[in-house]
Amino acid sequence: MTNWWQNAVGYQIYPRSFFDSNGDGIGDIKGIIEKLPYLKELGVDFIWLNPMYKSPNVDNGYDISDYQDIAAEYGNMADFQALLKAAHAMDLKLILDLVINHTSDQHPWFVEAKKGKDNPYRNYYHWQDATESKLPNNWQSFFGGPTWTLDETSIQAYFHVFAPEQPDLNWKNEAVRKEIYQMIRWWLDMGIDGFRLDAISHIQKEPWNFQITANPWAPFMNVAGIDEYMKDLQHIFNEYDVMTVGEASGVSSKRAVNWTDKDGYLDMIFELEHNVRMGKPGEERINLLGFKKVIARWQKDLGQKGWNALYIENHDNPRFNSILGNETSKSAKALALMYLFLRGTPFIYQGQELGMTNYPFQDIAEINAKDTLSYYERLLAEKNDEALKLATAWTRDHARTPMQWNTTKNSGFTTGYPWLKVNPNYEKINVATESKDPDSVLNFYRQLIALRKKEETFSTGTFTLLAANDPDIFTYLRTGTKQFLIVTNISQKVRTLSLPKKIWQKNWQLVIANDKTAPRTVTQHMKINPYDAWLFEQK
Ligand code: TEU
Ligand code: CA
Repeated sequence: MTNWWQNAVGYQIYPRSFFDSNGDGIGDIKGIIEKLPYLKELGVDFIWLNPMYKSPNVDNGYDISDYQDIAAEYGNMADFQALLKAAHAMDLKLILDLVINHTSDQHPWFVEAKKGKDNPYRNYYHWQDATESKLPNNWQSFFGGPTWTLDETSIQAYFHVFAPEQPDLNWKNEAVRKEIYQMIRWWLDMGIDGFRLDAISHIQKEPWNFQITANPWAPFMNVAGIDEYMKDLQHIFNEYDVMTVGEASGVSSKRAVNWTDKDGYLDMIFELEHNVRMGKPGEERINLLGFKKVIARWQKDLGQKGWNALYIENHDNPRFNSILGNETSKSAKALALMYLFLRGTPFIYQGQELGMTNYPFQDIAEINAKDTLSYYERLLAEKNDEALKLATAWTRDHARTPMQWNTTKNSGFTTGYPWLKVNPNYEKINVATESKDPDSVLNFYRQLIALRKKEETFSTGTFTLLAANDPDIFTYLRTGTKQFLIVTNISQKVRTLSLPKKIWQKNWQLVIANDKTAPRTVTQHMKINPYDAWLFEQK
C-alpha cells in the first residue's frame, strides 16, 4: 500500500450548509473549524470542501470571480489558513474544489474579455460571430438552453456548458493554461492536500461544426486533445504529495484505467453513470439492478490497475435514502454497508451519515438551485400543471438543506435565518440525538468506517459480484489476505438468497449487521428481510 488515500475515507462538506458560526444563515469556515472534532470522531481521514472562493453565487460558488480569495460570507484567507492548520493538527487532510472549466462572468478576465474583440483577454474565452437568429451552432448546455450567449455590442457570442454566467475558459490558449497552472501551484504550495477537479472532462470541445446526434453533450465530453491538458496537470500534481479526484463524466470505465492507474492523470475519478432511474417523471427512483451493474462494471474494468472513487450522495443529487432507500434508519444503514466496502476510496456526503432524507418541497420559493429554477420556468411555459412536482423531484437542493446538528431551532445549524430551509425531520435525524443512540445511523457509520480502515483486504482485495442479475440484492466478495462477504437486500421485499456451494460450504462468521435478527453464519438458502445488510468474514 503506497498511497495514503487508498486506505482513507473522505467526507464532503458543502460549506454553505454545514455550520454557521455567526448567525447570518450561511455556513462558514469558522463553523467548519468548530466541527472538526465531530469529523475526527466519525473516523474520516480527509475533507473535500465545495467551493468557498469569491463568487457571485449564481451556481453557489461554482462561478468563481477570484480563484485566490475567499468569499466574504465564508470568512477570509486567514480563516482558511486556520482551518487548514486545525485540520492538519488533527491529522485530517483537506482537499479543495478546482473549478477550471469555466469562471464567473464577473471574473476580471471575463470582464476584460467582454470589452471588445481586441481586448487581450478576449481569447481567454470562446467567442464566435453570431446574431440573435443565428448562433454558432445548436449545442445545448447542461443547465438548459443554448451553450451560446450573444453579446450584442460585438455581434459575437461566448460559449458556456453551464449557466450563461459561467463562461468556459479557452484551454487552447496557452496564456489561460499558464494562469491556471500558476494558481494551482499557489494552493498546493500553501499546503493543501489535493483537489477535486470539477467538470474536468469538459475542458476540451469539438470543432464548432460538430453535429450532435444522440448525446447532446458529446461535443464536450472527454473530447480528443484533452490528454495534453491532463498531462500538464498530472505533472504539476506529481510534484506534490497530494490526492486528486476528477469529476469526469463521459470517461468510460474502460478508459478510466488510463486516467487512474499508476501513470494516470489523476488518482481517481467520480463516475456519473450510476444514478440509473426508473419510474415516471416526478416519482423516479434509482433502479437497483441498473445501479449495481454500473458499479460492478467500474469495479471490474478498473480492476487492480485503476482506482475508484466511491460515493452514493453529493451536492448535486437527491438523498440516496429517499431515492433508493425507504427513508428509514435501517435502509440508510443498508446503503452504507452496500457501498463502503467496495474497492476504492469512499466519500461520505455531509448528513448522509445521519440518514438525512429529501426535503418535502411545497413551493418554488424554497428552491435555490439554478438548474431547477430554469427547468421549472420551462415547464410553466409549456403550461405543465405538475411543474412544481416535476422540477423539485430530483433537485440538487434536496442535498443542500442545512446539516442537522441537534433538536434546537433550525437544527442548530444557525441562530439566524437559514439560506435554505431545514428539513422538518431534524428533530429525529440529527447529530446530538444519534450520538447518544448506539443503534443510530451515525454510530453504524462510525463502526463501518473503523472496520473498513482496520482490514487491509477492503483496500487492496479483489471484488467479485454475486447474484449479478438479482434485482433486489446487492452482494459481493472482497478477497485479499482475508475474505469478506457483503450481503444487502436493497428492496421492500422479503427475499431468499441462494449462494453457490463454493461460498456456503466455507466457514463464515457475522462481523456486523444492521438488524439484531441477522444470521450468525452463511447457509445455502438465506431469508433476507427488506433492507437487511450483513457483513461476514471467512474463518
Ligand atoms: O457538476 C458538473 C456536472 O455534473 C457535469 O459536469 C456533468 O458531467 C453533467 O451534468 C453530465 O452528467 C459540477 C458541480 O458538481 C456542480 O455543482 C456545478 O454546478 C457544475 O459542476 C458547474 O461547475
Ligand atoms: Ca455564517
